[in-house]
Amino acid sequence: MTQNASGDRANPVVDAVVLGAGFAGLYMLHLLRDRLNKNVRVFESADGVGGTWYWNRYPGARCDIPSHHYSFSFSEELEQEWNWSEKYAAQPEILAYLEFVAKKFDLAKDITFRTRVNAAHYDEADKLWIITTNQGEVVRARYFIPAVGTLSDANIPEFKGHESFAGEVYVTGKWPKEGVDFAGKRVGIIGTGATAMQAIPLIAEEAAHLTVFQRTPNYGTPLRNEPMTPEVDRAVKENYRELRRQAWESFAGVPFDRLKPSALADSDEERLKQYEACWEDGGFSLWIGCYADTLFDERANKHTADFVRAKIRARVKDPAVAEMLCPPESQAYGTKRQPCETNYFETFNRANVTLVDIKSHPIEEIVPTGLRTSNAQYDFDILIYATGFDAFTGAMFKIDITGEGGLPLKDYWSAGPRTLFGLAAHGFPNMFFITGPQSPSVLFNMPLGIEMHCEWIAQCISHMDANGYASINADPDAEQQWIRHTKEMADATLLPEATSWYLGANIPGKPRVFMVYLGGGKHYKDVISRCAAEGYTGFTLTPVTCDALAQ
Ligand code: NA7
Repeated sequence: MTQNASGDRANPVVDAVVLGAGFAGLYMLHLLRDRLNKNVRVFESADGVGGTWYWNRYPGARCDIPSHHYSFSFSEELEQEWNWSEKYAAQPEILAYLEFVAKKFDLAKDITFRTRVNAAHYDEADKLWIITTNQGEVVRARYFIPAVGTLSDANIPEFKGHESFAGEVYVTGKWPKEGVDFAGKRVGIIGTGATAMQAIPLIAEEAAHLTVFQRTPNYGTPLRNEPMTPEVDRAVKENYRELRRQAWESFAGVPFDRLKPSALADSDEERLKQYEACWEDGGFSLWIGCYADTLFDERANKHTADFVRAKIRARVKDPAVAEMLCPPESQAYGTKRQPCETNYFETFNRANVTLVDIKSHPIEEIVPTGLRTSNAQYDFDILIYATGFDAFTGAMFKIDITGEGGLPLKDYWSAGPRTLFGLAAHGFPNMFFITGPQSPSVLFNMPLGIEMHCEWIAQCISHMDANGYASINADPDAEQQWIRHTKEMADATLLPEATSWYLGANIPGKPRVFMVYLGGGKHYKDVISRCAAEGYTGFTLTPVTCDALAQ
C-alpha cells in the first residue's frame, strides 16, 4: 500500500481512486484489488452498479453487439455461468449481469455509492491526487482513474422556455427506475438518434399519440434480435476462446464473416446480394461487416446509402413521410453512429404517430402545454429528450480536475482532447482514462475495449511498483504525435465530414475534433502493448525519491 507521504492522518492515502461502477470501474477495481493487492476506493453517484446500464432504462434500451460478445472475457467461469436470454440483451438483463459480476467478485464493499467526486487535484510535492467528494470526504490517492464513461453526460438543449413545460419531462439517459406510464398520454419526443430509434416503436404502442421531432434523419438498419436458444448458447460456450480470438482480430471487437474488400469491385447484382445478406444478418453487419470501403470511399458509400434509402421507402406507406425519414444524399451513410432498430420505420405507418421536421421549422420555444416550432404548436402531456450526450469530455469536465501547475484539464483540452493513446494526458501524472478520447472507444466493442485498457493500466502500475517509480507522465511530443496520427486515421475516412457526436458537433460551442481512434482495435492493441513491452516509450517515469522511501 502507498505510504502516507506527508503524514496527513485526517485524509488517508489509498493506492487508487476510481470513478464510476460501470463495466470499466468494476473491472478496474477487480484487477487492482484482487490481482495487484491494491487499496482502492470507487465512487459512484448512483445507488447501484451498472454505469450506462444503470441510467439508460428507457423503453427499448439494449446492446447492438451480440450479448455473448458484449460481455467480459476475463473470466471463463463467468462466461460459462451467465446465460443470456436474447441475442441482443435488453438493459435490465445487462444491468442484472453487472450486478452478478459485482456479487461474484465481491466488488460492492469497496464502492461508495450515492457519492459524486467534485474535484481531483494533483499535488506535485507528494505526487498524490487529492480527491474531494460531494459528501465532504477528502481522499488522497496515488492513482486517479476516472472511469466515467464516454456517453454519460446527457445533453439537454436549453430551448427558450425549457423550464416552463407543465407536464412530465424525461431524459432517456436518466430514465426513472419506476418507469413511465404512457397509457392514454400524448407524448412528444425530441431526437431521432440510436436511442430514440429504440424507444419510439415501444412508446408508440402505449401512448395515445406520439409526436416525433426530427432534426436529422438517420440510416437505421434492422437489429434482428431473437431469443437465445440453448443450441446457440451451447455452441458459443463450447467455442468461446476462438470467438474471442476472432473478436480481437477484428476492427471493432466483434467478428463479421461476410466482409468483402470493395463495393466497387462487385457487379450491381453481386453488390445487391451482399447488401441483402448483411441486411438480413442485422446489427452492425451492413455498417462494418459488409464492404471494407463503405466508410472510406464516397462512391462505395453512396451504394449503401441508396440501398438503405430504398428500404426506408419500401417500409413507410406515406411517400411524403418516407422522404422525411430518408437521409439526404449529402449525408453519407454510417458516418454518424449506425442506429439499429426494430420496427422503427413501420412505426410511422401508425395512425397515432406524427413526424415533425424541425430542421425546416426549428423548435422556437418550449411552452407549458408542449412546444412551438417556427410554423406550428404541438401539445402533449409528456416531453422526452432523446437528445444524446456531451460525449467523451462532458462527464470529465463536470469534475474540477487539475494537473501539474494547477492546470485545469478543461483548459488543457480547450481545443479538443489531448491524450497519448486515449490513456493519459501530459501534465496529469498517474491519471488514466478508460476508453478515453483518441482511443478506439465507442467504435470498438466496449467491454473488450475496457478490458484492454484496464489490463494495460494494471500492468503499468505493476511495472512502476516493481521498478520503484512514483509517477508516470505522458510526453508532450509523443502525445502530439498520437493526436496527429489519430487525425490522419480519421481523415482517411468519410467520418469527419458528418455533424456527429464523434466530433462534438452536437454540442454548441464544442471544438470540432474527431475523438475516436480509427486505426482498428487490433492495430491499437499492438501499439499500446509494444509501448508497455518497451518500458513505456512516450512516457516519463519518475523514480521514488530517497526522501519518500525513508518515510
Ligand atoms: P445522438 O445520436 O446524439 O442523437 C441525439 C438526437 O437528438 C439526434 O437526433 C439529434 O439531432 C437530436 N438533437 C440533439 N440536440 C438537438 C437540438 N438542440 N434540437 C433538436 N434535436 C436535437 O444520441 P443517442 O442518445 O441517440 O445515441 C448516443 C449513443 O448512445 C448511441 O450512438 C449509442 O452508442 C449509445 P441531430 O442528429 O444532432 O441533428
